[in-house]
Amino acid sequence: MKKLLLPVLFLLVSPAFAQVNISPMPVELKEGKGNFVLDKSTLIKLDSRDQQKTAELFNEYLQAVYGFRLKIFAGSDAVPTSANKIVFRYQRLAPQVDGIYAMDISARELLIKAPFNNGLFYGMQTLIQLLPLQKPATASLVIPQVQIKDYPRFAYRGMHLDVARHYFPMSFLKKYIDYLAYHKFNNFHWHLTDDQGWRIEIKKYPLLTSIGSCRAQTLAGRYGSDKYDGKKYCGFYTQEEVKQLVKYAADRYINVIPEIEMPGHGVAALSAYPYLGCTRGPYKVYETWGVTDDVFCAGNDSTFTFLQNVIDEVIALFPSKYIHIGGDECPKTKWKSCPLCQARIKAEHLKDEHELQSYFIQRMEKYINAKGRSIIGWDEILEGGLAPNATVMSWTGEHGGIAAAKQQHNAIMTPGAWCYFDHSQSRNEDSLTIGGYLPLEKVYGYEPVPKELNAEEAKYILGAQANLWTEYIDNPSKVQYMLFPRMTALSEVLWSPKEKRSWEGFEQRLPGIMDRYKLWNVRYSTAYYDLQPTVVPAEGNGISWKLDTKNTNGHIIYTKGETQNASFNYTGPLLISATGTYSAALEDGDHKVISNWVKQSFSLNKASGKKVTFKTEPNKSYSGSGGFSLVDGVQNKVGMPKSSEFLGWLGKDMEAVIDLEKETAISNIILHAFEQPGSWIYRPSEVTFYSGNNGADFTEIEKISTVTGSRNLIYRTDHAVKARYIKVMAKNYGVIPIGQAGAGTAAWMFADEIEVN
Ligand code: TNX
Repeated sequence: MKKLLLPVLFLLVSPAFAQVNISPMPVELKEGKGNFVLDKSTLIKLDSRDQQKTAELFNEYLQAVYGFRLKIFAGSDAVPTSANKIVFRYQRLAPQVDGIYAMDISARELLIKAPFNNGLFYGMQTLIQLLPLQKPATASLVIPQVQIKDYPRFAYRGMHLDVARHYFPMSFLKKYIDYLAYHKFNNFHWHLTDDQGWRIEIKKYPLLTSIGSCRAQTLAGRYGSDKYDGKKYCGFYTQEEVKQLVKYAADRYINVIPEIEMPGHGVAALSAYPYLGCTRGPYKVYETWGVTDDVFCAGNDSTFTFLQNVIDEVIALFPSKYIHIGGDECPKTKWKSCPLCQARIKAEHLKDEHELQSYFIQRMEKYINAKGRSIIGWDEILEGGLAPNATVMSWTGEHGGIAAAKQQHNAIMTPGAWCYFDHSQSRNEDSLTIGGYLPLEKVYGYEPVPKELNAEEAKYILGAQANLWTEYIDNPSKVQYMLFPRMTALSEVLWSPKEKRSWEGFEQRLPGIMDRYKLWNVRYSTAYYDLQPTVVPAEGNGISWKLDTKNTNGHIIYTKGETQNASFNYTGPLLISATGTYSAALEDGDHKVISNWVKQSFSLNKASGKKVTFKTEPNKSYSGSGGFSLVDGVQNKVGMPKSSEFLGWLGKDMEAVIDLEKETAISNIILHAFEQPGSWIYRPSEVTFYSGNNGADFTEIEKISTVTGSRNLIYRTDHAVKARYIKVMAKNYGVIPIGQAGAGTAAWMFADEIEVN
């Protein structure tokens, strides 16, 4: 008891022990004993007027959050000696890393030193994070005396925002830039054009915005649904606004990289100027998501004239060294049947359409290089040969970045599995997302330098970036929700030394980090503290429902069925022995439910929980819980498939053997599969069921090539057999046909569950 009292007393008598909670975590941080009190009488003293902007930004923050600002003195101004001072000083520091600063806080002076203005700015951001996490009652802000030396690990620290799928107002973009600044990011990747909208004014081509910035309506619900909202959707940024944002970002030491997508993802431009496409249209601004075959024509010289003119205006607006020209997801279907594209392939002695894509990118690169700028492209620009000076943004995995670095090209890592903030951060997400599962811990654990690279090659990894694609994010508050706290975790990956990164440390700081979000008035996800349900193999064979939580204020209760009355305390994984639904929630000490109820339905049969083996394992990206995923009693519901529940094979067949443990009388067998051609997921072309008694020899029961249902597919045999082993063979569809998204590449095959009744 006594031990507990002591720290409580300390808190009461001395606020000096306020927790230091800075993210990204600084390189060196020494905590002293006393404190520095910042109040209205504190003043800011600058070496030079060049530092004024940063001091003013600090004042804006103070004003917005705590309601007062400080007087600023510069150069030879006469400074009152009595007051507490915040001092900005130019000073050389070692090591010579761009962005370095140091901070020294004593009772009367808070000194921020740096060789350059960006360092002073980062020091100011650290100071902001030393201010109280709760608004104090009096305008007297207690800052702990700390000593800091700090500099970034990576030179490129990026965040992306897609404003093409959904448009966000300038006022919000400025806030977005503020979030980057708070976390010491230095690049904002602005995805300005796509199939669903062209969002930047180009004076020479006014139809890009008068036609290309509007779509007639937008898909409602998840991709693949056939419902549309019937509402016209428009939005673009004038060149004046673009300049404003570039300036706003530059004041915060953030470079803005514009992305103008080519040769794919360009339907909005094609709708405005149909001569840019192979078939000359008509086209309309895309109303759904995914990938379309309509792309810029690579055979027509006027496509290049157009794009070069666009780039001229873009370059005039953005001082960025890098111009992003997309390059991703460009189906080659239209090029294959376009006489001009085929003539180009011949004339340029290209092997195929992949080399034509490379020709396209290289031709644009040459133009952009001649203007003194460099290109960035998504990893597909590796197809058919990399443009000589290009930087690769690796998104489909790490392999694009690895390949680039091995070819001595710079790379920026944005692999989907760690850096796609459009993916769900909770297993039981309460709003529609694109899918996937990217929890906070996974972001924090990301290492941008792939193991495959040696020290020399690793130098080409400039840094990393998180991407926020907005198909399912149509308002600023949802942007915030998808960003926080994952963006804070990523800032630490990019800034803090590798050996300083500690998940346990971050986890301890997380409540304070969330208090700061409240101070900033931003919405954030508390998914980390949610009830986390998983379906796992039970000991021996069987299925159990496991519930976890990091929320220390609550305990878990559950109930059988959907009614939420008679509840039991959860003490460990629940063995599922019959078909039915379970519900669970968190309850506090007073038996008040403090979370949403999570529900799980199980549908059990003779195969449930039994051992499944594969001839070919599923693809790593869709490997679920291995064979268990096919017999875990969980069947995906129509309309709301969770990709984590599926097993996927890319271009390969599935051959699954289930051991029923003893000879069993069987009346029917069902394979639940899934199709979504727009996402390159195709139905099996044929499913064959077999029975056997020794696990090695099998007899065919029935071959099925007709299927019931669409999207959620059912392959079923009703031949009665007696057997211990069941084998299910599902043949992959093969190559995606011409005219479909992903034409010419291997199809995915998704399986969900095997039922034996
Ligand atoms: C792939 S990432 C895309 C985007 C989508 C995103 C959704 C990339 C280069 N292309 O067009 O919005 O997936 O996660």
